[in-house]
Amino acid sequence: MKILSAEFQKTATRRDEWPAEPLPELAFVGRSNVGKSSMLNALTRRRGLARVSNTPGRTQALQFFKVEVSLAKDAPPVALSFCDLPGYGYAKVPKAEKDRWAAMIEEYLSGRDALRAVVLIVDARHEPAESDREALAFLRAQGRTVVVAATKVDKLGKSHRFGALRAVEKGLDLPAGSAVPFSAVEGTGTEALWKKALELTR
Ligand SMILES: Nc1nc2c(ncn2[C@@H]2O[C@H](COP(=O)(O)OP(=O)(O)OP(=O)(O)O)[C@@H](O)[C@H]2O)c(=O)[nH]1
Ligand SMILES: [Mg+2]
Repeated sequence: MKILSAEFQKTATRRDEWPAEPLPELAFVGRSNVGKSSMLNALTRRRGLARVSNTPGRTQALQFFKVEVSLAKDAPPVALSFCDLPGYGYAKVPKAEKDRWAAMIEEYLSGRDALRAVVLIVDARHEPAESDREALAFLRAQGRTVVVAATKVDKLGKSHRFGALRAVEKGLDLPAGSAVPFSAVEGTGTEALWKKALELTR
């Protein structure tokens, strides 16, 4: 599989700003600072495409990207849309702002027809938080197809990764082997996630 192009499309805070005539869409959801934007960049192999930061709360609106991939030589290109969302659970954001973000995210996750699947991203190093379990339950209640990815596995020694992944799956009541281990730094999991993404969006 080859990435033919990946470009920023638009920013949206309201429904009427979502891209019209949308492509099949994949969204990246997770706690603040977990690595959503970094995952999008790793998948598209464009380092600076989505804005990444050490400061939680970097992504403050819905960010839409258009991605074109080639699955085989001479095959027609496949076009997809990626939506990078603000994170949840960042304590330092003022309450009014948090409520506004939550409403914006929930409106999108519940109302976006083009949304084919959601990547729910958790930190591989920690047991899933209550907010992660709530996010999963919310997505399921909306009838969304969810892929769980456990990111930052590069911060774990190789011998600890398997156990950490099982702990993530257990914490979210998922079957063993269903979460995708990922690292934006090492590139771990990009192929596995692309495979799922293409299965679910096409
Ligand atoms: N070691 C390591 N660091 C990562 C990885 N992914 C993200 N980071 C770091 O984690 C921090 C947050 O990354 P972002 O991609 O901005 O996270 P985000 O979830 O988009 O954050 P918000 O938009 O603020 O919610 C940055 O310092 C990244 O460099 C990873 O796989 N491994
Ligand atoms: Mg971000």
